[in-house]
Amino acid sequence: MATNRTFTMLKPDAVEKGHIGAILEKISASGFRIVAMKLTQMTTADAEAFYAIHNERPFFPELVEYMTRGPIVAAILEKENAVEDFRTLIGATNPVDAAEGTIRKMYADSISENAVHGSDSDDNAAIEGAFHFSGREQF
Ligand code: YYY
Ligand code: MG
Repeated sequence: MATNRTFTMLKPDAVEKGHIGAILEKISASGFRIVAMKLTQMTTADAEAFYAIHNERPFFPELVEYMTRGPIVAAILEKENAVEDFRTLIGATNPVDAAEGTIRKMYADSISENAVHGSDSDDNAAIEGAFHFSGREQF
C-alpha cells in the first residue's frame, strides 16, 4: 500500500557540519511536509538493527560506528509518491554518482558518509518510521 510517507535521517556528518537547516529547507522547498521529527542518537544496538540487512557486508562495522558517533535528525516526510521522489532528491548512494543539485551531491563527502538516509520502499518507510517514532509522535 502506498502511504505517501517516507523516513529520513540527517546523518552524523551532516549534523556535525551544521547542515541541518539547509537540508531541511531543501526538503521543504521540494514539497515534503514534516510529520515527525527529532534530534536523537542511535545506540550500537539501534544501528545494528536498523541496518540489519547489511550485516554481512564488509562496510557494516564502519557504518555502525559512523551512525552512532553523534546525533542525527530523524524525520517522517509526507508527499505524493514520497519514497521515490525523496530518493530522487537525495541522489545516488555514492555522491560521486549523484546528480547535480541532489542533497548527497551538495552535502555528502563519500559513499560511507553520505549525509542523508531515505527509505527504499513503502514497507521500509513504515518500518523505519516506527523504529524511531511512536504513533503519538507522528502527525
Ligand atoms: O539506501 P542507501 O543509503 O542509498 O544505500 P544502501 O545500499 O542501502 O547502504 C546503506 C548505507 O551503507 C549507505 O548509505 C552508506 C553505507 N554503504 C557504505 O558505506 N559502503 C557501500 N559500498 C554501500 C553502502
Ligand atoms: Mg538503503
